[in-house]
Amino acid sequence: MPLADNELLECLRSADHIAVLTGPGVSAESGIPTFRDALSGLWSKYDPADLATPEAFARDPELVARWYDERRCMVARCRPNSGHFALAELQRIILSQGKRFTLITQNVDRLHQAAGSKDVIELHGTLWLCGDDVEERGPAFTEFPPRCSCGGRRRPGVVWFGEKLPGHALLQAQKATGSCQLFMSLGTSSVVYPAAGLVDLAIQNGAKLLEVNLQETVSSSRAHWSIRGKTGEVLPRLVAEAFGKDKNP
Ligand code: BV8
Repeated sequence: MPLADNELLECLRSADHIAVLTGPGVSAESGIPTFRDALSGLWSKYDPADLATPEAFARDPELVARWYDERRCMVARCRPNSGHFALAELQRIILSQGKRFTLITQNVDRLHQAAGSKDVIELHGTLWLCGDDVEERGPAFTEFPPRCSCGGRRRPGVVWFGEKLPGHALLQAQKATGSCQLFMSLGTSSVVYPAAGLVDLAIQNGAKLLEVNLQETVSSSRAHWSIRGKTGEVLPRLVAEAFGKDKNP
């Protein structure tokens, strides 16, 4: 039983520019809790939107640093899943045909890059940047918060609630969304702005919207295709059905 209808397969094959927005659902099958269930056990009494703020870091830098260090160490043990690899393969196929492919992520785990995706637009930063220091999957912190070389407090390289997104990243994402023919919203509940606003922009621009999610979201009713399922299972099948061995010149 094919997963996708012929119109979707034709759209994947014919689009001159495909833009993709991923959220925590794409990393869930790698063992990384999604954002709204990121707090379990010890952290269950906290709301991520409370901890992921500059106010929380100012109020209790040790607590916030410990939360992020626990996430960094957990993510460092995780590997890309088949959904990440399918997106890297899709990018390779589309680029090999001389077309455009833009991968925009809300995730901070860098598993897309680990799977081979290139030029990933990270709207919310990454766990691996600490202030200006890039530390590729650095070791666990030994002090909380860790100190910068200047002696100041090092903060996670993520965008907290209430903070502006990196201007260049957001502009690149908006430009790509405004010029694509197919916009894929994958594993995100589409409630965190301004990232979620990209779906509105895609539809305003006349792009077709494909959503893949375990459950219905606020974007589902506006999607041309809304596929219920795990991205780690759906994406490899989509790529195979659209560009199976006999279709990829
Ligand atoms: C800003 C880094 C302004 C930190 C994150 C307009 C309207 C309403 C509110 C606002 C608005 N504009 C701004 C706001 C406020 C706020 C916001 O959007 N709040 C929301 C909660 C209402 N936005 C901001 O504060 C942004 N900043 O706008 O600044 C400004 C302007 C000028 C000057 C100063 C300031 C900053 C937002 C960025 C926050 N940082 N992350 C960290 O990680 O610790 S956000 C966080 O949410 C993560 O990055 C995450 O990736 C992202 C999105 O996650 P969701 O998709 O919401 O996550 P969730 O877990 O809900 O969903 C997972 C989905 O996957 C589910 O649908 C599930 O069904 C699905 N799923 C699960 N498993 C699978 C799956 N699907 C498929 N397969 C599976 N296997």
